[in-house]
Amino acid sequence: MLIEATPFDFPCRRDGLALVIIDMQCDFILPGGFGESLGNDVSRLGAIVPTVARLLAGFRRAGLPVFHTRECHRPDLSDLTDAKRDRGAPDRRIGDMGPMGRLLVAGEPGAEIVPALAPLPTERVIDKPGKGAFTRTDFEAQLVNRRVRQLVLAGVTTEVCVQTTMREANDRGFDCVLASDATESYFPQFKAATLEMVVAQGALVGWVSTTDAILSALDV
Ligand code: C5J
Repeated sequence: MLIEATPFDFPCRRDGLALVIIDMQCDFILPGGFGESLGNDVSRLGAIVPTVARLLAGFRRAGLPVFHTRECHRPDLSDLTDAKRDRGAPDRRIGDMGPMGRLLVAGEPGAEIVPALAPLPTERVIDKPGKGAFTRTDFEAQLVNRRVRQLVLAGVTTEVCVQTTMREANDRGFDCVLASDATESYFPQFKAATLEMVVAQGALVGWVSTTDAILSALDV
């Protein structure tokens, strides 16, 4: 099966394919969260929720595995490095209280995935303390256990957690295709640059496709 993609069609094996939705959390998507605390216009990210929901519904219809990630830290912040905490807005650090609870802390409302994309009980949720989903998590083991070899990626933000995860996956031998209309950045120029760089030099990091092309190849 081929998924229409750039820089060339993605040779997809349906039985080894999974969807990975990165960090579609209230903290990044809604006003009052971590993303807005850094001075960002979060409405750009909120706009892709219906498209991500369509991709998610397609994978559910196809009966293919779905993984969700959340960037968040333990309540005692023991998994938060000084380097990470000391960056960002000085008056609103990770772990500080905001309108949706403590910023980027597991169990707080802000760390939850937005309701429109809420995981099903059968879907794995990977909590990650870093930007990449493979760093200090059991994500790779989860993928191997389910015999996943190819990933469709969606979520936010394109140039930070999505790209980092895609590069980590690529280095571990997973084929990755990024759904261009199901990912977003606070900075349009960073999204455009990321899409361009991942497909450069014959898919050095992976492929870029669209939600329609992926769903049409899956025939769902
Ligand atoms: C950021 C993310 N941008 N999920 N996190 O800090 O991309």
